[in-house]
Amino acid sequence: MNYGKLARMSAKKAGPKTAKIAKGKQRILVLHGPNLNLLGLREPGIYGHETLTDINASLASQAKAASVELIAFQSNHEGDLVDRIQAARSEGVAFIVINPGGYTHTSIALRDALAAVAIPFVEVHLSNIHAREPFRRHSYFSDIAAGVICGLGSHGYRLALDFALNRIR
Ligand code: CA2
Repeated sequence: MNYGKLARMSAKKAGPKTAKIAKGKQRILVLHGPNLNLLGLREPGIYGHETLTDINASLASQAKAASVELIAFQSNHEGDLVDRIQAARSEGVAFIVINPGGYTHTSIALRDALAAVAIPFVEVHLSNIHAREPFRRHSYFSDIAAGVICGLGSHGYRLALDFALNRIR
């Protein structure tokens, strides 16, 4: 085995990747938790008529206007969301906007992941979680979030992104 050659190959591979993160645009990650893929298709009275694709497209153009790269990710699986948060650190993500969906009220694992990466985040809810069932009033995220927006529908995501864009400037 030629270890010298191997080392050179890895260095070559790592070079451009690192350079891309260092030189590239700033990045914001928007995370959507379980069932939010159903937006616009069910329960429009609670969650509105816009689909997740509509919301992500609107956020992407808002970010583009500020020359910031937007990464949007939705999953119904807690571990996949934890993996996405952990990956954000090495990707140089500067800010996270997260609607943890039902995991808001249950997930210590997602809270721990956000605390571990130490990337500032805003918690967003489409509905007013304080005007619904009592179990929705507690969030595992709010006390470590930069801020919380709830009850403003999809507009809440745009307000959160506006805050994030100003914060990372
Ligand atoms: O109001 C929010 O954004 C929530 O995070 C939404 C969660 C809920 O568990 C939280 O308490 C508040 C539920 C997401 C379900 O999304 C659906 C969308 C369309 C149709 C059905 C569910």
